[in-house]
Amino acid sequence: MSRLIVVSNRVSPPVAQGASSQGGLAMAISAALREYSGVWFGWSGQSTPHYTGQISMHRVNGVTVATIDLEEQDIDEYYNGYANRTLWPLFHYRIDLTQYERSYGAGYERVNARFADVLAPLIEPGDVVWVQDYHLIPLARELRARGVKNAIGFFLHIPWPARELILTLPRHRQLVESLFHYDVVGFHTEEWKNAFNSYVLYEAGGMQLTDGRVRAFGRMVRPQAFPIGIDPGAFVNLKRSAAGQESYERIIESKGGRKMLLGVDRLDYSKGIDERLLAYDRLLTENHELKREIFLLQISTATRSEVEAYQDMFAKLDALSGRINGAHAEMDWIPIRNVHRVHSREELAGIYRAADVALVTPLRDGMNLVAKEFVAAQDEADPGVLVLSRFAGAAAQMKDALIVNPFSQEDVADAIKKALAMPPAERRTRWRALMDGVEKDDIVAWRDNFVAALHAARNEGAERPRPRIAAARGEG
Ligand code: GDG
Repeated sequence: MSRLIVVSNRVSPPVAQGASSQGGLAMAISAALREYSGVWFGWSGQSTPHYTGQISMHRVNGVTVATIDLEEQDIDEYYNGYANRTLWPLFHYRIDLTQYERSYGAGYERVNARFADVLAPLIEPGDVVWVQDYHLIPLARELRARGVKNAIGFFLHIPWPARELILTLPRHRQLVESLFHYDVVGFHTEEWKNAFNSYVLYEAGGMQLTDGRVRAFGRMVRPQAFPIGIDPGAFVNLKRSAAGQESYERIIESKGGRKMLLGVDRLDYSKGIDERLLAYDRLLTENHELKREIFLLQISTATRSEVEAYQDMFAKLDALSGRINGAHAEMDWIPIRNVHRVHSREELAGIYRAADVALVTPLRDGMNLVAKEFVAAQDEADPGVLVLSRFAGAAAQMKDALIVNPFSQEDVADAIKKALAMPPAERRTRWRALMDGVEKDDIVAWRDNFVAALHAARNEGAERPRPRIAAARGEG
């Protein structure tokens, strides 16, 4: 059986099967690698004074983990720079926050070339390579330049932006062209895939084939939607664990009979946390009778503290929640519990379970796994209600949630009111439909569908010679 080589910016070392310290995505990738006897390659997360390209390899729980260290300059320009100051905001429709610096682009290209230098010799005939996310878009082009002919797939975990937005990126053509060195390019939703195809057809002068592939830059690639999921069974185990049960009971006790609204997010401007709080403020201002009956637990954890756009976010969030609390609180009731602490996955499962309404209201999100985790953690007899932004990829699948426009405070406030008043029978019906979807499109389906598409692409490539017409590298 051919090996699977997964490449991602950071490598999360596999832990024993079923252990809970690993996130869902890392668990799925570890499991896929075990099944396909694979290698997981990426940055160690460590810096080194001088880049050596020295690879550190070890076997952990049946998976070979291969990592390299990067120089500070690489981390600044590639990771904090191009990935998180340029591509992340741009792909989340925030061109106002996007920084276009040539040094970032150069660092991004340099690190992708370094990854390829180290990775190419590890790839054996018959291996398939699966590259994860926006940090590594040019990697296939660099591997091809080093003679790698294997099937290579790419999966984008964030949205693909509208054509009009990506045109603001200097050398956008070069970035898109580099995706044509993959065999399969995966997106969470049809919407992101269609946005990519729109660029290919209307900006790059490409064409779409009847089998779904697109041709441009003298090459062909298969763009396809693979909605990512979670492991719902594992989530049920998490909520039933001792720590899960304990956090559930703590919340139930502290609710004091009130209903709890819940937000769980990495503190990121794409998640719409401030907008959510403002909608909640409006709800309280316009519905005095709800005061003392409800509260919001907002858990926001730190992320990307090196990047300026994130640095004052805690201060802003604290000021906003402080203002709302000051305006509405009473001697024995506080409307917002604003929590920055990181919880274990078990604790998180217990918290989800105890929530009456989840507010998942990103302004733009590739998928959003919190929405799926909340559903998986509910009790069938008395499930909570999911309020979900139409701009999360998850909205395409989770149609039985209360779908909202997170930019409209009135819309979100109305949905919260509806969720709070929803009769138990309707809650159960909606939850059942949501849970069926979470179970069907789970993380295993995502992984297997992608790997199958990659194997099929390899066979396609073996049957027909790969078209290699005048490489367009350096254009645009
Ligand atoms: C990117 C895309 C896409 C949060 N707080 C704690 C904690 N979390 C965990 C959640 C969830 C994860 O973080 C967040 O995942 P999301 O999917 O919501 O968002 P991103 O991190 O932005 O992920 C996104 C995803 O990639 C996968 O493709 O869905 O659209 O942006 O799993 O549970 N985990 C723990 N403690 C916390 O306090 N343990």
